[in-house]
Amino acid sequence: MALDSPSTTSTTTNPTWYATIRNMFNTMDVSHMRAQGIDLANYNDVKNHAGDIYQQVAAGNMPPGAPWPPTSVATFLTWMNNGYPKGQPSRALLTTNLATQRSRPETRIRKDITTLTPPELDLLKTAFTAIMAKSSTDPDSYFVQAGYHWYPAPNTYCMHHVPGYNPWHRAYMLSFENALRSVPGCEQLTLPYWDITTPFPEVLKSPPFASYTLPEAVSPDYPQGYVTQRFDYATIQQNLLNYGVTADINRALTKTDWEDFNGFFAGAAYNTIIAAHDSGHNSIGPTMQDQGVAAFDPVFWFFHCNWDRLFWLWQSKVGATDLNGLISTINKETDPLSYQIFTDSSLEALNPFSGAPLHLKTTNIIDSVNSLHVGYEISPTFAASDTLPKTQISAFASEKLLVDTTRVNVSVQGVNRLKIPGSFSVHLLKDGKVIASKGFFQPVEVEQCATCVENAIVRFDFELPLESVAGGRLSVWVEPVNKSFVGDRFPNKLMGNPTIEVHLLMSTE
Ligand SMILES: [Cu+2]
Repeated sequence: MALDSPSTTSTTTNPTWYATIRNMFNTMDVSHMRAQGIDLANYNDVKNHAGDIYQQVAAGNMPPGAPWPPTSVATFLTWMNNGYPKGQPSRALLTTNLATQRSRPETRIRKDITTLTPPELDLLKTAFTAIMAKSSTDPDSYFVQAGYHWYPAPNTYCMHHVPGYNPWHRAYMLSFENALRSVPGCEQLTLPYWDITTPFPEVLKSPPFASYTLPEAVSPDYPQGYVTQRFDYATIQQNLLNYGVTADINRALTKTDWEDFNGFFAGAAYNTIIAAHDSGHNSIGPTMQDQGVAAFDPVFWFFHCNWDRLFWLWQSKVGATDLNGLISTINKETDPLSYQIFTDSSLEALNPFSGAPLHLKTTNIIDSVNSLHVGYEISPTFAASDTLPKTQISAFASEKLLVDTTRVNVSVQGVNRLKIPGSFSVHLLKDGKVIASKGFFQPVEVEQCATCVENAIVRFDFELPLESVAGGRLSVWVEPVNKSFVGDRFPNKLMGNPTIEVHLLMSTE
């Protein structure tokens, strides 16, 4: 966060949390006060204790030994008087953070798979072929690595739709990349990504990336010899379009708060990263749709490397590349769990990657470049993309609101996903015609998954132009991936009788 320091010689006229206030406390102040129960890196805490903080800094008592200059004290008071606006991070942050990763020679820079040179591609094929041939008991084998996602044994590693989702998958990608690096001659290899907003890469349509054959059974439905399955590539492209995956990714990258970037948990709309990820899984094929075996399809690794890239890109953009920076984006009051997984040491584990040899936990995967030495080649066009005012359907009455009459959020709420065995899609229809769709990715044995049971009731959000929903009858169709139970239409009554809500959108800044 120190990258974005406010001026100390002049008062800032319109100070905001993201551009100004969060940078006024240094790491020492933050850790000192965190131990006393006030988190100066967190918006809610600073807002709630602003009066006390002001009195301490104005009296010169804080920070100890290095009191704020009067201009900073005045800036803080202005922020209070203006109603504690959150604002936007400085646009320079992304450029600075990306320059930092390039300046570190030890950084493993992961590239777009379509830009690999022929020798790089050959090395990648060598490594994949070699780990696929390893014995299924070897920790570096493809079989063991892919098995961490769910099958062969039902395990407790389902990290989906929860705050630990991005941290866990970052650790998972590192574990897999290290397995590839265990192959002699591949020690310098980096796992490339598939930018899912671009067509399915040609190279992934042929061996060793086209499919994987199970060397042994992982469940009764997936016996030895099962070959991973995908839809035909034209269908995949059409599905990604129908699910609005690119739109959800772009929306996620305009968000400043952690919950809005992820979407889904703590009441956040389901139309950003987690929605795009789930829809992506459902778009690709029968193997990728089933959480039990998704990681056995080789595309999984390039697909997930991309979600990690987007996580890092967002972090770089909003100044969340270190612990305090990330905490500055979390809504501690409405989303205490996200705050806890980064601040309560008993909740920091990312099993099975917390043990030897990786020793990864939520707090040491945040700074990908400095603590994992992993960075991404990022196209310069992203550097120009802006953050946008937060759009929402409700706000505190103390805030100033702007109503956007051109767009609405259609929300399907109260779907009890435990009743639906496996992944499913939610389609929004107008006069019987599908106008928007979202995917939801989950295991077939959803009732046996503790994480899923804790988050049983789910919602879906469709942010659409008002004219696309006006003047017609809206309805919802829930389509399970697995049609063998109730056919292609899941009855509303069997999944908690969900409701539809339509809201105009508003922004507070
Ligand atoms: Cu996934």
